[in-house]
Formats: sequence, structure tokens, C-alpha cells
Amino acid sequence: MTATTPADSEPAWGVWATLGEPGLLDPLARASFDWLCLDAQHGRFDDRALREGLDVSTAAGATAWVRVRSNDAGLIGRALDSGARGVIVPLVDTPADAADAVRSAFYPPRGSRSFGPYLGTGAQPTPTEANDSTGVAVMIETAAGLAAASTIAATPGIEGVFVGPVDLALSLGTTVDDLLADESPDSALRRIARAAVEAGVTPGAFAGSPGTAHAFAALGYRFIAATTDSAVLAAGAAGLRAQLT
Ligand code: 3PY
Ligand code: MG
Repeated sequence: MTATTPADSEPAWGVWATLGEPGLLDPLARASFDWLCLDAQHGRFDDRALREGLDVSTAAGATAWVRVRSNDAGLIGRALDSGARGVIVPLVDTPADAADAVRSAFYPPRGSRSFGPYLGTGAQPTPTEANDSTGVAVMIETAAGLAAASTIAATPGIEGVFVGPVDLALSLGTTVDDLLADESPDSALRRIARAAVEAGVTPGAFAGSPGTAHAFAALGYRFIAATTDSAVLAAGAAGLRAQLT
């Protein structure tokens, strides 16, 4: 994801890792997806698995993001200290929440991230290098976040907004299928994508399956988690087993 991802470009397709197994990230990282995300909110990544998973992903040449557990300066700093390219921050409801996430992710003068290069391996980036390469994507996944989508997307320092469709559907009292099927020009998912594009940041979303990923792409989303580590394993295992019958 870059702040300049054009609307007519190919989406950046990602894999969402939830199993908390660093070793699984090596084959995923080599499978030519554009990015990976290690999910420390709902996935099984504890602090150590996150660090090891980031090492494995980076060694395999992947661009690895972390979905942090919450919008917390300590968690955001630690994910970045461990080598994440950027953080995906859940449940961002207001521009003030988005500004908090940015402050946590960048060193002064842009933010208030604390320096302590002890978790990563290899040469550690200087604060200036880190500030130039760190990404923050804020999740819009509530009715409040939807209402504030334009001002959230316009928060200085964010690289993208990222839809959590399941929480968004829960918060709006609907379903993900109905959100995707809403053809009105002012549908929730179109409003969020439009807010991002108008603010010059990338619209992203969790899809979880190729069909849903294409549906998000058709709505203008360009940074899309198209599958998960467990879905990859299940599909691979089923496909290989079928070859034995
Ligand atoms: C959601 O759909 O709410 C998510 O956070 C995806 O993981
Ligand atoms: Mg969610």
C-alpha cells in the first residue's frame, strides 16, 4: 500500500495470518502475495510469535504488517520495533483515534514513538529511516467510524483506511453479504472507499476469500486481505488429498 496507489491499479493482494505459527509464514511469504498481515488482535500471535513471524517474513522478502491488539502506543511501538512494515489499527472511530495511532507509530517530531532497537534482527533503522518507511492503516469497522470516514481518512500521517467488514456489519445491524450487495452509490463500503480516495490514501479491506476480495476490488478497494493462513492450508490439504483418490 502506498498513499499514491492509483484507483485504476491492480489491488495489492494480501494473506492474513491468524495461526500464530512463525514457520507457516515462510511458504506464505514466498507465494507472491503482495503483503502479509500477522493478526495480533484476534489471531494467535503472542509477543514472541509475532517477533519470530516478522523475522521469517522479512527474511523471505515479504512486506509484513501487524494488526495490533488495540490502539495502544506500547503495542504499536512493539510491533514496529519487531520489524513490521506497518500497523493496522482496529476500531478507529474518530479522527482523534487516528491521530493517536499516527503519534504512536512515528518518532518525534512527527509523533511520540519511543526508541529502543532491541527486538529486531540485523541492522536497525534509524528514527529518520523508520519514519520514512512506517505505514499506518486505520480500521473503519463501526457505525461511528463510518460516520467519520472522511475526517479519519484525512488524518495526516495515515497511509490507508482498512475496512473490517464483520465488525462493521455487526455495528450497523446488517451482514457482510448485504453490505457488499448494496448497490446504492452511497453504500457504506462505497462511502469509505470514496473517503480514502478523496483524502489521497489507500482504501483497504479484509475479505478472507477470493470471491469477496474481487467484490471489494470492484468497489475500489486496493489493499485487500484475500485469504488467511488457515484457508490456504485447508485448501491445499483438500486439493492434495483429492489427488490421491
Ligand atoms: C472484521 O471483519 O471486523 C475484521 O476485523 C477482519 O479481521
Ligand atoms: Mg474487526
